[in-house]
Amino acid sequence: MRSATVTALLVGSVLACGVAAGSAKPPSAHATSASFSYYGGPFDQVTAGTLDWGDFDGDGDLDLILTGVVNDNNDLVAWVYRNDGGLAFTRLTTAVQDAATPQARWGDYDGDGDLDLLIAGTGEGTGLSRLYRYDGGSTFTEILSGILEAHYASIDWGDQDNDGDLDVLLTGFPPSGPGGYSAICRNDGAGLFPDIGAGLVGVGYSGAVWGDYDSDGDLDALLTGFTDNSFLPATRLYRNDGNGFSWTRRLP
Ligand SMILES: [Ca+2]
Ligand SMILES: [Ca+2]
Ligand SMILES: [Ca+2]
Ligand SMILES: [Ca+2]
Repeated sequence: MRSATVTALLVGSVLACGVAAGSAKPPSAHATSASFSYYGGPFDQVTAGTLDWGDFDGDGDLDLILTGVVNDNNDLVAWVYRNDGGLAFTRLTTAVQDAATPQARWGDYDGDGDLDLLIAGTGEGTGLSRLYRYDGGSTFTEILSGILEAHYASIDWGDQDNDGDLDVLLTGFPPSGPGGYSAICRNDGAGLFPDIGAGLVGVGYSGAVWGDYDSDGDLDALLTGFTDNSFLPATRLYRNDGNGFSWTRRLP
């Protein structure tokens, strides 16, 4: 990969939502509460991608991870852009593996104050899972985390056991065998993330997020997706009980 500094061009501006050009009708308070301008330049174009903001270099501005497919050869990319202020973003040359249709999430898994990067999803015809420790400059070092390689994955960082470090919620299709896969991967503090065997329903083509829905101080797990290759849908909330996770069912 190459580095490239790209300066954005302002290519357009927007009218307040719902107001036709030339209309004499004043916009409502709701319509004028916000406006957004489209900038066409800062980033390369991809499909089947994902992205996440994070100030990985700790200089106070948000940087970006962008993954997906580019050009007619369907090449896979995973690009880290450093925010250089204004609309200038520098695409870095890093060791982050090219990948399409993954999820990419910033998180300080080792608690050293900088953001590291987790990517999971589908690569060159196979599932992948990659954890990169940020080591300064443009250096991202791959860590063998033991997190399962999953197709069409969804991932979220969260400290599910309240021990001060970030754990991982992962869903997707496993590299082999039918059905989906869902796991809570505990951060052991040494770079490994073993599956705690929480008994979650496996889901692929999925979404997975942490959230303390019952406000008891611990993170609960919410999953949605297809439970197997016959495409049976499921959306399930698992309450964190401190010593395990319980599926909370809606009463009839
Ligand atoms: Ca930054
Ligand atoms: Ca870190
Ligand atoms: Ca933890
Ligand atoms: Ca909770």
